[in-house]
Amino acid sequence: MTDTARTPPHAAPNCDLFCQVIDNYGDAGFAWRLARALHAERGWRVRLFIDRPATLASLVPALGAGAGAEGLESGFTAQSVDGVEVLPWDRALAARPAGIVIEAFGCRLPDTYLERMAAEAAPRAWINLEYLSAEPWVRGCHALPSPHPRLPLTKHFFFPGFEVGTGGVLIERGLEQERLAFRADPAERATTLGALGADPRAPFTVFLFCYPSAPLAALAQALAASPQPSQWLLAPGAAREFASLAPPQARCVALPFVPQADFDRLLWSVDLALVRGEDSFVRAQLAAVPFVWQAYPQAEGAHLAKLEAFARRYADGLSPAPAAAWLGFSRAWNEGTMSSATWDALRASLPELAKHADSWRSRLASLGSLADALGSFAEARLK
Ligand code: TRH
Repeated sequence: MTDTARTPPHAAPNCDLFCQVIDNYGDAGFAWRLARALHAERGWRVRLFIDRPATLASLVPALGAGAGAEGLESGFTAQSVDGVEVLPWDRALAARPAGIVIEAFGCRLPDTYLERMAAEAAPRAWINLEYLSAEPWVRGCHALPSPHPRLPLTKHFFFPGFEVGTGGVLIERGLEQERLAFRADPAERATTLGALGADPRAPFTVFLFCYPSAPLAALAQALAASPQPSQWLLAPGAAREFASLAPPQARCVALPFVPQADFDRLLWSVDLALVRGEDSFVRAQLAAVPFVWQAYPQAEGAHLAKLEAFARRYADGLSPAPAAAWLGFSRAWNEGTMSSATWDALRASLPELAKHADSWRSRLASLGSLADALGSFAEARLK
């Protein structure tokens, strides 16, 4: 698709997806996941405009292979990967708008692009895809229209979520079959862990991906008080600090940043996942493994409200002791405190948490995939 491409009648919809990287990997990671799904599953022709292609290249190594981070930041022009055209943000300044325009997480579209959108005669869909939250107000705001104050354009809010009446979460077609096949074959797990330098025979393996505020020293102390051996797979970044704090019975393995295409297999291989942000949080749920979520820290503790809202939903259906253990650990992990009792209670609850993880995954799957919900919502606006 070029900048001047038009959508012929009855052709697959064109979509422009915009992503500005605020911080970390989640914005780019989710935008990429969505772009791929809309192309592969709905047949859309997707252009992804992104301001930091180098961040995306950490997740998608085929992007700019050989260009290096500097080349991706300054000299990147365009590249098609998995059928998605990835473009630097500035290319939108002169692009002819697609019929469906999605701004991820409220990133502001260039004014010139908006003006060209308004000048187009054909019906179009303009969607602001919001952050994921389990808070009850989300359902009431999902799909609401917001007319532009000056131009004849209407934007619609689209909220991912955990209940009927929201957009759900993104679940790629075939993901569950792939996961079940992986879980049925121990050699797959052994290969995955072995390739990362981890020991597949370790009795208890934890994936650790966290923000700097996680109480790593206190967790290490809690582990020191327990003789049970464990293996800790440390994602790049803050989690790596754990290697210098952990007691000898907690073997630490420093992981490389694995491509997004391999990330699920990593999660499918562990007994417990400590995840963060939004995307690894959802992937851990789809992996159906016990997990604890560290919410992206926000001003005035807004993230703690998000944690509580999610926890209320997630803990529903657990017996009282595992519910208390999971809630206690989740709160401690997010508030920066931790004790041996909190860790011990979580560990003792893992068998029930593993069963619960399975039924929670089924509940999420019953909502359908966000790519389909968003796809149908946007396509309906083109008629
Ligand atoms: O990187 P994050 O902290 O991103 C966050 C959140 O999205 C948050 O909501 C947002 O507001 C903030 O950024 C600005 O955590 P998250 O969301 O889990 O994203 C990490 C992505 O990186 C996810 O797509 C999984 C992927 N990943 C890999 O592909 N390989 C890896 O080795 C690791 C550790 C992560």
